[in-house]
Amino acid sequence: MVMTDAAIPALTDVVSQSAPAELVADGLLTVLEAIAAGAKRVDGLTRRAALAGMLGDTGETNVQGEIVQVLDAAGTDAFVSALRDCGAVAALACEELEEAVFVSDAADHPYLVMFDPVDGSSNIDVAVTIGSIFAIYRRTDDAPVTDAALLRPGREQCAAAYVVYGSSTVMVVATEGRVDGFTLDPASGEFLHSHDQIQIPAKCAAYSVNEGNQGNWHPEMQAAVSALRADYGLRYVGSLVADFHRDLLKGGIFLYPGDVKSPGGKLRLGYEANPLCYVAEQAGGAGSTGTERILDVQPQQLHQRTPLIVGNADVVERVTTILSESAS
Ligand code: P6P
Repeated sequence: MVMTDAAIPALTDVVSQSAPAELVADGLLTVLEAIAAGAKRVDGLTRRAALAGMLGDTGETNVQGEIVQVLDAAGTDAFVSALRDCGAVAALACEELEEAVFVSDAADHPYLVMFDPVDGSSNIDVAVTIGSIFAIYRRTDDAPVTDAALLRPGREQCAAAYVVYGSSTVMVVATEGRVDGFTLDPASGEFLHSHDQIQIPAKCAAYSVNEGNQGNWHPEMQAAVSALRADYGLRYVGSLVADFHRDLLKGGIFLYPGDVKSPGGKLRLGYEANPLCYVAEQAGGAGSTGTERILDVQPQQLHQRTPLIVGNADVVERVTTILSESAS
């Protein structure tokens, strides 16, 4: 039976019951509502991109050395203002901003957020799925917030979220031991509970890597991907959130390894690998650099990159075993 939208609980109804009570009491829902508000803004701009002047680039280059797309700038503004003004966030770090934004040291601002406002924005010009990704931490004390407070291992996240702007717009929220999905209902503007207690399927359905980089991989990564190629079909959108979301719901493994050109990998630890690996682990999956658990990596700077292997835990382990055996 299809439930009427009125009967489907909204994000705040579900998370207020499912998240740890101390986080709800401290304003986690305020943070998630700010993320949802920013996501609705990005969704609206994305759906009308060509009509809303959201195609192409700004001509600027960001701290990553990447050309800033028009939607990157609009998405950054949307999420920075929503999170800065929500009243629960002490500081935030954004892929598009070189420095962290320090909002308030007040004790009633207990949260820290690291985010990628628009991931895969180069795909917007060709109407391919893009996403937004958020790592959420609680301050450990009431001391004034500094950069060091943002350089914490991913295992210390209290929550993580991402939004996938695809054939529908879905916000996925993870807290300890629980992952739920909420689909944006254009009629009401609400994110409604569409995916209850997501767990990654036991069977891996595909491997996801840019095979065009094969010539740059180290021999041990060549061996690992050869093993995957023999057992699974290839699915690769080229938009991290799209590839991750498919693997989470269908089973799969995503890899963006370091290689001879980029030893540290391409993707960022703080606001891409950490939040997605937090989601993966709460859903029964795993995330690795290839040699260690992503969530155990101690960040050294806000925008550092990392190799990323994430998805079905048994397949991640198979890959890391091949990497270690082939390297020795
Ligand atoms: P490549 C998009 O630019 C992005 O940052 C991720 O969303 C995606 O997983 C990756 O880069 C794709 O990189 O080198 O395969 O085009």
